[in-house]
Amino acid sequence: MRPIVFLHAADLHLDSPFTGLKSVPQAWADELRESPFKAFRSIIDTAIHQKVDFLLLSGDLYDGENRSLRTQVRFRREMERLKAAGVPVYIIHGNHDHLSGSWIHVDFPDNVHVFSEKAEMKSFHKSDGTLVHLYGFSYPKRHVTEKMIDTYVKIEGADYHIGLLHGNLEGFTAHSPYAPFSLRDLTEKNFDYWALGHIHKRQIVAEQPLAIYPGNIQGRNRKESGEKGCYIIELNGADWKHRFIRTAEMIWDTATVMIPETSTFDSILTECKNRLTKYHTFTEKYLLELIIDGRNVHHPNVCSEEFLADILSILQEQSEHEEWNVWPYRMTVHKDTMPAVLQDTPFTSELLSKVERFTEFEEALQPLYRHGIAKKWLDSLTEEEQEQILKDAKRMLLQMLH
Ligand SMILES: [Mn+2]
Repeated sequence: MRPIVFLHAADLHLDSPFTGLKSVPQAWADELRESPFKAFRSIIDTAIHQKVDFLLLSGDLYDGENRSLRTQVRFRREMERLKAAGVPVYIIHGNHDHLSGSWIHVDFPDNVHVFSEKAEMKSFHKSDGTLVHLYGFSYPKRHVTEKMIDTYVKIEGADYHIGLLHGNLEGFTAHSPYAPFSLRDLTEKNFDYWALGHIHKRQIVAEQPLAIYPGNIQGRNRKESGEKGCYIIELNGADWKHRFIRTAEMIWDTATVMIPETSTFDSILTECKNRLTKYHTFTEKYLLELIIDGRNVHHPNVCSEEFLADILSILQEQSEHEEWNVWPYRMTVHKDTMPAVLQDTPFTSELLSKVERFTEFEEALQPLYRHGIAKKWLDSLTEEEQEQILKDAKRMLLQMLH
């Protein structure tokens, strides 16, 4: 059996709106909005340079169900580049870009093969005679909770069998439980590769058979941190090789800064700056959350909200002025290293644990959420936001007490 080489990407979310970038300067925000496309173009470049046999896109190409004409046309331009290079593309649509949205239809070149809403098989004939069967389906609507993998039927006769599936591996509770499947389901189909999509954090789910979530191609917010990219997969009989290719040029990251014993303003500022300048050797741009380790702090004003806000804006000013490749967008104190001076007595620890047990957000926020104008614009708080509010409340309480 001869080898095949292909590129697998998922969760492009090309038209992501990138809301809530108020802590990022305009130029960075503009670049971020463009970044998924840049990442996608680099995927196409890689596919062409590496002369892959085909490209697999495992769902959520577009972020909104009403994909814009502009985004589709830009996407098509990339498909045309692949056509010119003789690279076919196999696409499934996911929960974000399901088929029921109302968008204007754009014709794609004939190297683009989109799976329909029922699981089906498409075959790829390589010039050396190798035959590949590809299986997949596109979401007909946003919520697909059935075990769609059960509808994938292996059709014998090919050298390789590859499944494209946009769905949730059982056990990943942080994600919408769409088109769920288990490791056992993957194994039982007896395919050679599973090109998964849906979970934005990349992971190799199984090695026998090989099954990979490549993650999204560009982080869109602080939760989508770290390097982002796609995979080049080589199948050679029962052997396989996989290689991660970085595509994101803007990376969300966190860095910890230990407050020095002296805890003077200048020493803290220097420490933060040193931490940031370490990024200058990297070619990517970094959006950085600085996490303060406050265990050496013996004065309650250091680590106060005002103090951190001041340091942050000084760093931001310098970053903008000197055009650093790193933008500190936020500064927080790590909760386990809250300055000792702020948390030691039985009274304060009782107070803090009271805050931690607080759950009546809805009640407390009622006046705001019932306000005629406010309620139109407010989203409900995420769990993470609630946690952050409690964290801030604890720090403020302690500072006021002191
Ligand atoms: Mn997605």
